[in-house]
Amino acid sequence: MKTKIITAMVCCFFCRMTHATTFNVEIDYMVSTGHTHKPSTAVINAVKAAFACQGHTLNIDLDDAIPHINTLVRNPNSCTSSLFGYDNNTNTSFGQIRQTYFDHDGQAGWFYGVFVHRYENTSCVTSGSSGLSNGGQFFIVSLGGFSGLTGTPFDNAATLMHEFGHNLGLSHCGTQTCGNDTTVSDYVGPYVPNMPSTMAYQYQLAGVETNMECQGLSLPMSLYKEIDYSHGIMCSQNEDALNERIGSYMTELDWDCDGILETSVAQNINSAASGWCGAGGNRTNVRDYNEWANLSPGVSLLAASQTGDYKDLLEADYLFIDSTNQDEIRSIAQEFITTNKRPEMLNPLLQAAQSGDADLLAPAKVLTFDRNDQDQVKSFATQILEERRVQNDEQPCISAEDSQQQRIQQGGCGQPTLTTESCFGGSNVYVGDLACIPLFGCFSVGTCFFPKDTIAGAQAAYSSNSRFYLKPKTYDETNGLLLNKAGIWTCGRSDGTGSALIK
Ligand SMILES: [Ca+2]
Ligand SMILES: [Ca+2]
Ligand SMILES: [Ca+2]
Ligand SMILES: [Zn+2]
Ligand SMILES: [Zn+2]
Repeated sequence: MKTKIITAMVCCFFCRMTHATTFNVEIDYMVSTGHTHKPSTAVINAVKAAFACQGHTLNIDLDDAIPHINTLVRNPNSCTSSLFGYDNNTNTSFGQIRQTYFDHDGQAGWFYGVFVHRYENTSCVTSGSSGLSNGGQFFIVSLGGFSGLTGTPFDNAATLMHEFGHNLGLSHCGTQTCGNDTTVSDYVGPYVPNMPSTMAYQYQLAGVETNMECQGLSLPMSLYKEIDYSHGIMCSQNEDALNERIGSYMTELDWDCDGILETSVAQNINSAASGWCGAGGNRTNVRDYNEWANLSPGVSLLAASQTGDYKDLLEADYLFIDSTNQDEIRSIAQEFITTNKRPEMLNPLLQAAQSGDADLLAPAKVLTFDRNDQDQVKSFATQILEERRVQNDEQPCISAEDSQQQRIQQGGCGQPTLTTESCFGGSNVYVGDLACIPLFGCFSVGTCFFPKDTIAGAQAAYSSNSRFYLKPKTYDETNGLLLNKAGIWTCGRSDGTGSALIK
């Protein structure tokens, strides 16, 4: 079979999608006589820092103290309609708060968040949930049911990051299925362990780094933060056949908790607050998602729904292509592969890179209708906003009760103390074989598909202070090997055949 190496191309359309963005957020907060929901400077700075590490600016206008009410209500005659759309002419409704206190209302590009006490769920019952977003312009943080009626500083920062993530189009499980209906065959739920993100229940209030390590998924030297969105480089896990010797690809892992490291076990690992040991549930292929590469600001969709200007959809990370231009479709598919934009879509992207079939790219926010058709731009944006609203209403964010249960179950890993985390110079890098796909060839994709197959090559490709996880195999470094960059190399897996051997 002929083998070819596909290299990354420099393309303008991709540059536009990954540009540094400024997000403007106005935040108001409820103040009671005994406690305040005002987020501290440390809370705001921690979240700003997470965005700054990705080149983005999070501009927060921490604004009004507003009167305290215990429960933000929904329309009693229509509990499932949007909490954010309801106005009962008193401050118990989000609509009225918005009207009185949202100073940037009507100004393009502004999000609005309110730190409240608690809110009503879609049955009009007071919820224990930490927050809610409509996936568009609005969110609330609601930690009134948490410690001290306000939650810890970490609860506040992580929940702000989490709720705002929904406004940027992120869910609790990447592009997998995690709505209320747990019976659907591809259901994975919000506790996906191999999506190291503040968006996952598993990590929102428990901390990403602390709990990745505590659950045995990562090693102490691995590069994770406590508050972050996922970078999409963790390996998928096939729950029908988990290799415990390979584990998380960073370290061995006893997925079925029987004390033995096996090469193939069937185990549901997405589970629930009770953890995955002994858990039942559907077995699927559980995947990570590159959240940072797919931010889709709700305010840009809102603008598109009002103006019909396609440029607002570009700002929301959508892309227009001519469905008859197969060369363009192929090059976009290759670009998405080589930049790891949609690692979970590798197979359809590989097919599109060969066939030039535009339909395969649709799930990656690639549109084929006429971008100058303003009515179609408006209706498309309106439809996506409504889908996001329903999706977010359907599943509230993690509650105090679930968070408590999760902490007990995980053996008291504890919650990290809030700090402003510094940016990483390096990356977690999996070293092994190139990904070789029949008929397509071998290529580097920057994920657990082993972006580099030689130690010298991996060192050259990644910046200093990276963490290199070696697949157990023999590395024949024919041209010699000079390790001259700071970095950590490890082979924390044995896969039953031995360790990494460097010749
Ligand atoms: Ca205000
Ligand atoms: Ca086992
Ligand atoms: Ca499962
Ligand atoms: Zn309160
Ligand atoms: Zn959520």
